Amino acid sequence: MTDFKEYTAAEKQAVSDINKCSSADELENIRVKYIGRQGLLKDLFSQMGKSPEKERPARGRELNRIKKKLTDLMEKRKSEFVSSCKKEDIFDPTLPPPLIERGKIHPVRKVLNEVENIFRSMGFGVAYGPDVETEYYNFTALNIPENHPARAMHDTFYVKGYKNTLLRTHTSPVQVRVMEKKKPPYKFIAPGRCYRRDTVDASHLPVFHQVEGLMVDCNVTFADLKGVLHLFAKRMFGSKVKTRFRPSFFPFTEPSAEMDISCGICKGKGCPSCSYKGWLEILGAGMVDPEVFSHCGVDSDKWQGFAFGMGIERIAMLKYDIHDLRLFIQNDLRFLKQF
Ligand code: 2U9
Repeated sequence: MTDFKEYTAAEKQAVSDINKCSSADELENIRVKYIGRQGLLKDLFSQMGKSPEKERPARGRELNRIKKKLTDLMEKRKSEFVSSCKKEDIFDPTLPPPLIERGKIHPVRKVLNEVENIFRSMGFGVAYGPDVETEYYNFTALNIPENHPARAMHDTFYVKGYKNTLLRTHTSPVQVRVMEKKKPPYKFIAPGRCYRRDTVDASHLPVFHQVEGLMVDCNVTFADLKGVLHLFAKRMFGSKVKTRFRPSFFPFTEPSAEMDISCGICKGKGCPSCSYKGWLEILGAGMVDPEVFSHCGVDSDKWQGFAFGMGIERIAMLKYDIHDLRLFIQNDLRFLKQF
């Protein structure tokens, strides 16, 4: 009888290793050790050549039986590891990549672009200026008195360590800078970010966006102001929208006015969105004050101009019936995807 003691010992050890192993990686090491190309079984097959010739067929059959048994057992263990593994732990490089949620243009940027396109189509240019400004360009040149509350520390972000330096509270300094440099006539808008020292709530953000505009020529009147802003409202909110102008006050314009549009939700009848007034305030405007012209080196006997300003978040809220400013800064795709 051929003696398979050595084979049986190897088989027993291999079966025990396979049963004890606790991961697919460990199992792979065991496979290499026993049935790999340089594994123990391969050695035993090689040594068979040294045994008596008549024993060899029986030894071969026995080694093949062991090899098959170990292979089957390892397959079984491997499938156990795979099925106990969480789906996301299995890396399959042949699969397409997971879907990455796509972003969208932010509603504030969308409205800014729309406003810009409307004014461009009326022949307005676009001007930009710095976010960090001086008191002179932000307040003094605009005829805002020294004791005006907007200049107070609790309303404006002043830059620590730099005298008379602040984050602009409106984009008006852009118009001052253009007027200082260029000779009229001109008409342009100044879009951009503005900063006011407010605590975040449904109707306040410390960082917000404005579009201001200025048109200066030798025969500009309040009728031009009304015509341009009425056309803007129709293009922005639909051709059926009505506008009205109410008297107001700004230090940089005289006379000054605020423009309302008819409420798009109740069509002017009165509803919760317009506080039952039928009208919604969308912007402020007026004829440039001669005092501002003189600060900017523009001769007010020769030139007249109108200016206006609007908050972009407010326009977006009215256009899309949004009731809380905080939604604009939360980056929630469920909100952003709606526009
Ligand atoms: C120059 C001369 C005049 C810009 C103007 C307004 C009226 C206005 C507000 C709208 C909502 C600011 O964001 S808001 O709170 N703005 O009502 N802005 S006229 O007038 C200028 C600007 C620059 C040289």
